[in-house]
Amino acid sequence: MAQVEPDRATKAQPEEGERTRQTMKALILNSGCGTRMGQLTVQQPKCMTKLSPCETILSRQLRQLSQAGIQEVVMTTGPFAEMLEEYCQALALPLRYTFVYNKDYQSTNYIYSIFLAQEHLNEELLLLHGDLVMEDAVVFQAVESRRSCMVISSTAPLPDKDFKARLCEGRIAAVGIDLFDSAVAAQPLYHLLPEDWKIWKARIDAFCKAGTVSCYAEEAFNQESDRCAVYPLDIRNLLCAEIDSPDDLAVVCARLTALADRTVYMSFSSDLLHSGHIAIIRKAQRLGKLTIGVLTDEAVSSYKRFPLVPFTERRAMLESIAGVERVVEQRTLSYRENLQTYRPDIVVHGDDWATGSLRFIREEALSVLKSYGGELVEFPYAMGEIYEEIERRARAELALPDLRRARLKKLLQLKGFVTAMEAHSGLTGLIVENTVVSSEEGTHQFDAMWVSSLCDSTAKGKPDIELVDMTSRLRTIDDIMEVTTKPVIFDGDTGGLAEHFSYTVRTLERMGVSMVIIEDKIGLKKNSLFGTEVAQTQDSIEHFSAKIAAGKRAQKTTDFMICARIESLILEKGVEDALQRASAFVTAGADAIMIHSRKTQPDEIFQFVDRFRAQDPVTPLVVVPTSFASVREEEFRRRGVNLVIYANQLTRSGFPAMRNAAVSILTHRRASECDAFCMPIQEIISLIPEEH
Ligand code: SPV
Ligand code: MG
Repeated sequence: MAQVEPDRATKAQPEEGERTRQTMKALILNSGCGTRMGQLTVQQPKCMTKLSPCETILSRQLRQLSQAGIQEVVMTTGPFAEMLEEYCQALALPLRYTFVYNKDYQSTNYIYSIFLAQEHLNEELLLLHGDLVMEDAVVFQAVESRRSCMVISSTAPLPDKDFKARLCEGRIAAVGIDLFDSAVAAQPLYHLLPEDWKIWKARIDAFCKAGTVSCYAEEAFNQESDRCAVYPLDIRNLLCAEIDSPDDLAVVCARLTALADRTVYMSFSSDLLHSGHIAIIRKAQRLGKLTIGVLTDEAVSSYKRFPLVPFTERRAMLESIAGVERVVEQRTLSYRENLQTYRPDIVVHGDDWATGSLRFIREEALSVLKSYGGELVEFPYAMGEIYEEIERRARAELALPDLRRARLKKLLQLKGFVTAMEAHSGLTGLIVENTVVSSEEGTHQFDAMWVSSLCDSTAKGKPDIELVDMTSRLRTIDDIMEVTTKPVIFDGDTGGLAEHFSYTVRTLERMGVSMVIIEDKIGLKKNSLFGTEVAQTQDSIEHFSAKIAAGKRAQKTTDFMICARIESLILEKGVEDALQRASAFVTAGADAIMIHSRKTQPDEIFQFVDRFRAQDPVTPLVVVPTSFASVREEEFRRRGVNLVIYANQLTRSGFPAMRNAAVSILTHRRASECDAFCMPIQEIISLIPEEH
């Protein structure tokens, strides 16, 4: 797995690289004789050796430098100097050249050529040998590096004769051909910031003035390596190789041919394209033919916010990017299916997924890649403030009433199965909004929020008997909506009088609530979990159907849903009665049916679900597994339930925690004992960051 410049992970600004390149020169060393090339260097310099019918080592280098944004080249020359100069000009690339001829090329090494060229070398530098053949990605990575670097490969075997580098504390400590202990393969391609180059150059100057002109320039570097901060740029298996002999040439040409077929895959979930995305797409394209896997809406919403732009448009957006070979669907967060189908040579990703909720996805992708010899290349994740601002704006948009209201229906259509969690305040709303759990099985979060009458009343210290008035209930919804984006399902109790219910529907709809659930009870409503311990009257089918119909008539949009909640099992009237009611309420216009039970065994719920599904395969079914809590979501899904509501768990877990703190302080006459189970002050004061 290639890790590219880990230090750049923080707040990478894509424009930065551009700025650097304009003031950066390339120094190409072409003063060598290339005698090991045999016939190939009898009539022309080594760098003019052909790699293909239309490319030489030099024309390839110059094209790459120009594409990477370099405008000035200093070239040291030796044999065939004039031919070389003419050749460069004939290529007609947008590059300015300074040629520096080393007439003593036969008796000196390139350290002396650099010495001769030094008056032209006062800027940031890309230094490379004239016989290096590189793939585009290597040149770009070297040019874009924010710190001085030398190309190394942690995967290549140590070469016998060529350069090796010894690393110390993450930096290049020494470069040479005789370093074998604790060394890595290295290539003579450097990016040197002015401060580092100045030190190295001064030492080259001292060497040459002292008559030491036949050694490698790296010997001068080795004496200064503690002052020159040159870091390894690990290109692992990417192509960067010197050509010293016809054998080298054959190997490199074969690698270039294979490179033309190299395939790259990256997955894309974002609905807003920003310059950071374009930058990573460009980097991926340089590695090979790029396939982009677009995550489906369902996959995106399973791990982050609901996409503002639907799948088909996201796909079209990526298809229109020049150089993207193919755009395919990625149906899950997991890469497994697409990696097995397309078997890309390389997967590209930002380096942000090594920790956090995506780490399991990364580990799985790595293991699939390993199974067929593919590789993962990670680039620094660009997350400057501008991107955070874009994300903030996207979230603000998702919270707008029209978008939020419509989302529950969309999620039901998209996923077929969704979950909701109780919220009764801004804070609990934030917990439902932001809690994400990741494991090998995937990433999970709640899809929606349930504004429970029980928890809303309890938070206000009142019984759950429709005592908290609608204005107060709406205030709770507003508090939650102000700080969240997920769809809201409102517990409408009995819905009150049909005449009042119409107004409630319009108000909820206007606020952006997605669904109201009303129960078929009449008179003084008490919480269903009392069962038959309290006297409760079930509404007649006719009367309750009329209320549903009144609500549907009042509704202005098509997104809003009215769910009819059937209390037959709570009131021990049996599954038959519940089924009869369900069918009547659907006929009256109910968009969904909720079936409730307070039995700890789910048998009667399952019986209802199975029989309802047999008579009605489409109307969404809702359950609230408070008593029958042992049933897993997968079982409900399999039986045809569409929405599971966890109706009261934040309230029930919060209350004992708070009471324990109160008891602890009263018991010990001080607060220190309860600190152990309290959130630290620093955390609570920064729990909710201010918006700027
Ligand atoms: C609520 O949460 O207020 C409900 C569900 O209505 S239950 O408490 O199970 O009746
Ligand atoms: Mg309730």
